Amino acid sequence: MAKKALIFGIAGQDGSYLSEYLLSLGYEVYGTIRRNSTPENQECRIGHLPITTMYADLTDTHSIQNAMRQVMPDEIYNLAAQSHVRISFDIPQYTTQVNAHGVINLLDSMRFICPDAKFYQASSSEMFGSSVDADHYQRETTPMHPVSPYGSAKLYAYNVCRVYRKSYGLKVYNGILFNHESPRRGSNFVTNKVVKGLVRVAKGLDDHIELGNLTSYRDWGHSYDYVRAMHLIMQQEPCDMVVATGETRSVLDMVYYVRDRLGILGKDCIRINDRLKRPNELDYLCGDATNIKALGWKPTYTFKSMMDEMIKHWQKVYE
Ligand code: NAP
Ligand code: G4F
Repeated sequence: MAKKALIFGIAGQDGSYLSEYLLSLGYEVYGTIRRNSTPENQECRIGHLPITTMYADLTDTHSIQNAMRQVMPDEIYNLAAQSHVRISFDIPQYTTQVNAHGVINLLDSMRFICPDAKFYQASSSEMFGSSVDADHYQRETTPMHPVSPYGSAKLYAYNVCRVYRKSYGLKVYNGILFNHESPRRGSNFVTNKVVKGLVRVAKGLDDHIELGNLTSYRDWGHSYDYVRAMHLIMQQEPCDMVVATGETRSVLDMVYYVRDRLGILGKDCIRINDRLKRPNELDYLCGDATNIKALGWKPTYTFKSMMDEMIKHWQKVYE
């Protein structure tokens, strides 16, 4: 019989790639969406897929329980979150209700409705905050000192997942994923914002883009590779595992790469807008993915092939 997966946050970047991957493995895929005043936007990443969607919200326990009862899943993936770090400073309380308390709502519902299911929590490298090991990597054992409401809420969820695993013997997994991007990335995250904006500059549609802090470093991988890692993690004994490329670059280097690929070297097309800076910045991320690599996982995209795919995507949009 086909395995059943229930994905909370199925309409997001990762939800769409994960759905495609699980379908390719023969899973029946179910997922939750939220009510949106423009429904065509709501399903724009997943409309092409043979999946079943239902309405639920992480702040509404009844809707979570209805979804679990309806599907009785073998695997639950919690990808739902207010996932934008800067915006978490604007709406800290809501971010905490969804990203932290929402995970309690899920775990406690699962405990009574489908305690044999496996549960994946989308934990984040943002939890490390200002902390890095002496060799300049973050790994599973690196202390976590978040610097944003988003990171703090994710750390709460990470810890409560470990508590439910230990206290009730639930099969709970934390994937600690570093930044991952794709053409399906929300265009208010920096990679897709830069690619979309500079493609528009190259086409003469705009003359500049506005950015915040350019000096932070990120370890950027591709969402397609990272959802394969999520599934692989779920096939192990319950654990917490880092997924990263082990390469890091500054935002400025990423901007230069895109600008050079588009051949807009001569133009003064980057402007700094202080309003796009965060009250507190996470300066440096670079992950040590030794443990997941030991299970056979390796990325199929490089930084360059990922950025090139995103460039191609936006060039086609503005053809
Ligand atoms: P995303 O594109 O923002 O997707 C998040 C999904 O969660 C969206 O479908 C969103 O619905 C849904 N959602 C938001 N609030 C919700 C609520 N209250 N109840 C139910 N659903 C809600 O994010 P992503 O890039 O796919 O990331 C997936 C998960 O991994 C997130 O939890 C994120 O925090 C975490 N993560 C991401 C990265 C990364 O670099 N991408 C790295 C580490 C961890 P709408 O479509 O209606 O907004
Ligand atoms: O693309 P970003 O918004 O991603 P950030 O903050 O690293 O968070 C992402 O990765 C986390 C994993 O570590 C996830 F958990 C989280 O859900 C999300 O997917 O910003 C990257 C960097 C930051 O240093 C930011 O200050 O880019 C800098 N930046 C500079 N100008 C900008 C901008 N970021 C955004 N979003 N927009 C700008 O205009």
